[in-house]
Amino acid sequence: MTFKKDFWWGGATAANQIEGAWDVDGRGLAVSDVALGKDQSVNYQKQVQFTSDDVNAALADQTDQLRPKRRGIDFYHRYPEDIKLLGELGVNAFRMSIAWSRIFPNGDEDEPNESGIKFYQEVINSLKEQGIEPIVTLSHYEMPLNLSVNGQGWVSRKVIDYFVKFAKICFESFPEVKYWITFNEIDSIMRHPFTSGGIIPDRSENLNQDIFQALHHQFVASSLVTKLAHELIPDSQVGCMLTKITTYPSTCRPEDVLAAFNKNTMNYFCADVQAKGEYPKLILNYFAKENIKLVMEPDDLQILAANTVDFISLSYYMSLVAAADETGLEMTSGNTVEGGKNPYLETSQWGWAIDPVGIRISLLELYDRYQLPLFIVENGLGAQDQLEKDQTIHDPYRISYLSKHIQEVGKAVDQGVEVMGYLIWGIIDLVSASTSQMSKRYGVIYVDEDDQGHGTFDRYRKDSFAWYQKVIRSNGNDL
Ligand code: BGP
Repeated sequence: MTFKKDFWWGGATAANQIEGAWDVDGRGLAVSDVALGKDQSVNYQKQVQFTSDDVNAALADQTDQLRPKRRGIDFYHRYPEDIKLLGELGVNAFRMSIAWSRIFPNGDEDEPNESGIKFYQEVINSLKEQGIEPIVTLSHYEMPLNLSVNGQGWVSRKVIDYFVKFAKICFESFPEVKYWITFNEIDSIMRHPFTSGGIIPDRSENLNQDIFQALHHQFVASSLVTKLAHELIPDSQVGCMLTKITTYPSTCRPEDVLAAFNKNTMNYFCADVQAKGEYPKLILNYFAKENIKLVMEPDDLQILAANTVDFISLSYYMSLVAAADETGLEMTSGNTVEGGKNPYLETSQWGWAIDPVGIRISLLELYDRYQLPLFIVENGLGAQDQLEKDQTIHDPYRISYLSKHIQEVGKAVDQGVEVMGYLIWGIIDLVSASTSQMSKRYGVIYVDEDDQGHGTFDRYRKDSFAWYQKVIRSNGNDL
């Protein structure tokens, strides 16, 4: 049997993409409430240009543009129904994130917001009742807006203390949660500094410097929180989370191979710090060349070294191609990363390369590099689905994508890679992070809601629901 008996089969979500209820029960404003999308769906550079004016405009926004983000899929009110459906599906794991702004509305209060804690307690209890293990992310594209507009987000060292305090409340309030992920796609701050770090770029004198300083603070915070989790919940496991983008050379010209190597080195950088406990020499060299000077406290490096992660989690959707000379290379983007288009691969409706073998390559490379258990906490196909008159949804394209990827995961396992589990991103349709719309759907459960955030919000089982049920029942044998 390829997959171990206690393999985690499940789905993944993020608070800012499902909960809605953005202004109830004492929740504070979050960066996710004012940003339209992590890459505005057209040009991921846009977010790097996200300005103070954009924040003000969004705050004053009376249009429907931000409605889907602010309504989510109304998980806040519908979670009992959703968790029941997940129970019927048969998953044994569910990844969710805790909205910091529900627990500390402004990020810097002395006391937490009790209704926020109560909400997550109820969600976690409902999951446990269905025999579903909660896998909890502490920071997923969400932080109190106050810390951003009044302090440039993670650029400020003070945010480390606020975050550790938030994490401590979570560990004390939810000790039954054994699997924690500190930062979703921690590397993503380099691509969308506002969404992932609360940095408003037009306020930065040196954006690149600020991004790496903020990232350093996230690394330190992640290590401190890892330590705290181990102290407060002794049998807990804490993971880092990486946007895994496998990059191939466009040809076997050594210069192209070198270009791909450099991209992959950058892709591994955050996992290197969090799994090995130190900044890689190649990155320190890059900092020196770019004149990036990190401000550190004397014991920062010791904190990083002493508190490495227990496992590495990753999102994997697609791969890209690199060349020494990009002129002539057809460019494409996927998951806010730009690169060359691979002529050997088909793409999704959003142009993301569909590359099942790439997930196997990623797993092999990661395991070879770190020898730590790997957890696929996001994989899936964003596609438009059609709700038929008889309330069915036929999504063979999704089944095909998922099936091929799981097969390749199985092959990696057969080669000796230790994989803890596999979670489908957006198992219940949710608001897309890049487009802020509903029509890019990932789920096996359909949510009746349109791009303007209108609909009945009723849930329907897609064809992929029965398929995944069968996959789980057969522990990945019946694909
Ligand atoms: C990952 C994020 C998720 C989710 C996913 C799909 O990078 O962690 O939050 O958004 O990508 O992306 P999208 O919704 O843009 O299709």
